[in-house]
Amino acid sequence: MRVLVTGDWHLGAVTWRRKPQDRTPEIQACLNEILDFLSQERVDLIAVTGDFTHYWVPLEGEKQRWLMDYLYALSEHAPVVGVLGNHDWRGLVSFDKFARKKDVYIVDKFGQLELNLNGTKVCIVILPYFDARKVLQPYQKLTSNGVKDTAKQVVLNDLSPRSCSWDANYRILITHGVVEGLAYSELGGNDVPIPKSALSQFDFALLGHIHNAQVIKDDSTGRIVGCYPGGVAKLDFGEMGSTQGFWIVDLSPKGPDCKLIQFSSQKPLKRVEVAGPVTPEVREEIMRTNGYVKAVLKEGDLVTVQKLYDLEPVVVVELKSAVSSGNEGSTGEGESKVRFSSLEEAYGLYLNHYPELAEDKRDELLRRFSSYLRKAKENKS
Ligand SMILES: [Mn+2]
Repeated sequence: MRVLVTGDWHLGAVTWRRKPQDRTPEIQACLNEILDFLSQERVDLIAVTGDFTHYWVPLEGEKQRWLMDYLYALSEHAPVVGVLGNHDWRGLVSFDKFARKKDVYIVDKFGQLELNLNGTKVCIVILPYFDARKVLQPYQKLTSNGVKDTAKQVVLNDLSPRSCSWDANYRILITHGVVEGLAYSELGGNDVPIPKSALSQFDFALLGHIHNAQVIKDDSTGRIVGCYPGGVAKLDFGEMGSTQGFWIVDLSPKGPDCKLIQFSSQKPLKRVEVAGPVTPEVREEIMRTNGYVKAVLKEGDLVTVQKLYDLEPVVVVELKSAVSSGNEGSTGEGESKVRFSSLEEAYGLYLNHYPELAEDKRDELLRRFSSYLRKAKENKS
């Protein structure tokens, strides 16, 4: 039996505050690569492991219709089973009441589905994103001892294929969650880590939430127990080194065989170090990029920052030693990393509303604004 696994689409995502980029066209182009694949190759099941959308609300205008039409286009090839993630709009489940008639199953509750896929009986256990806060008592805090363990126990108690009918050929888990040991940070937000031992009870686990494609192996046996497709578009520079794609998983009595297909329409992210002023070489290096650039400026002023933002691929400028070293600009993420205060940022954005303003005039205004602000700060201290 062959399963296509995709997830973390994040449709509707608009990334980078200073220079907002609507990522939907890129995501749609990547997702269309899945349809191209399906027009060539046969699969028995398509799993969507959560986070169809990015902003917890219906997609704007045509995008919502596009999503449903896309799901129906997928279901022409095989039944589609999707689970809701932490970013999803809950209404997606009932957006089209006839979705199940078209073989699209979108699930927002813990449950089980039994499907007959071309003669193979498959039992699918579905666990949507599970938030640790759901097990909190009114007097508890998320950080208090034992809350995550309690949450884990709640998941463990139910997360088993034991209620699958005895003659099912395969028992599969579809979930949007973090497998133990993969958390982004120590605390991992509200995520409830799923123990690997829970995954091992299934023939295979189709996973979402972690934006890096990988297979999960059982520690003791080394058997591949599941996989993460890792999303579609790289949504931020933290994902620069990660991989995204869709998996083709062949399940047989011998065990799973997994093949990752990466997206060719995905835009790359690049970090470019800029020592000082924007030289023709720097400009050329940045303009060569067909994706998005984060410029890390070692030394410079607001004018240099603005000049970098003027280059189309640049979406983030990080200033290492800023002229505005005010506390309000600090993000606390790193010692030497200082961002512009909101005032300077706001003034830069304000000037962007005057496209008729000549570049040298704009630069002069930015320079003056910076110096006034600096003087004001000196007077204050
Ligand atoms: Mn997620």
